[in-house]
Amino acid sequence: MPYKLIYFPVRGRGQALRYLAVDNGLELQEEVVSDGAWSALKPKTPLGQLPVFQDGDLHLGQSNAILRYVARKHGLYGKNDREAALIDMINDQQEDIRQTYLHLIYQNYDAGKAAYIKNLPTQLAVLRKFLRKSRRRRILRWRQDQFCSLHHLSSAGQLEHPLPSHPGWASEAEAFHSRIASREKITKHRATDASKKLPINGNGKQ
Ligand code: 0HH
Repeated sequence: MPYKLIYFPVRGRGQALRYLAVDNGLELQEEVVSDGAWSALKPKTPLGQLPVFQDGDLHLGQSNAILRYVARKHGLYGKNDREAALIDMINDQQEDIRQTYLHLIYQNYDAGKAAYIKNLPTQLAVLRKFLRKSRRRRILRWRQDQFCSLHHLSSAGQLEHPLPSHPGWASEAEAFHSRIASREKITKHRATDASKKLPINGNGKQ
């Protein structure tokens, strides 16, 4: 039975799961929820929010719980508890960065943009340094199909938009994107009209 993603017509918190499905050949049906339909659906969802993911009679809320579930099921969550913990650490750091972005987009766009642009490369550099070190010391068998990598790609795709003119951004973007984004199925998916046209956020800001 195919998996199902119920979400708004945006990339947002659905995009990492879409990448995970595309990259691993998992069948993912989508139910797109319009603004008008949301109030009737909301009380029927597990936590009153979207995305919701369905695997048969298992209905999950919380986008990172969903990513973890699919990753566990398909062997994309490290080879032991230690690696899983490091992957969790990376994903949670990524989530913190996403929160900074969401605060900018939905709460403080005009007043906060300059500070955001100034600070983000530093946030990204911290993460990149850890990823490099973990590769060098072989403390994590780093794989580009692990769920946290695809969460990177989804988040970085959102984060890059306010930043193109920032001098520090190009190198950070390259480090985060290129190896993951160049995976064959991901490249094809990102090139489709449907993927390109899907808005990043719900309020037209990016
Ligand atoms: N921690 C949760 C997670 O990771 C956060 C979920 C969340 O914030 O899953 N969900 C929001 C939608 S994500 C939600 O359900 C933001 C996208 C907004 C796009 C809206 C576009 C509408 C256009 C048709 N929000 C609704 C709610 O809380 O009632």
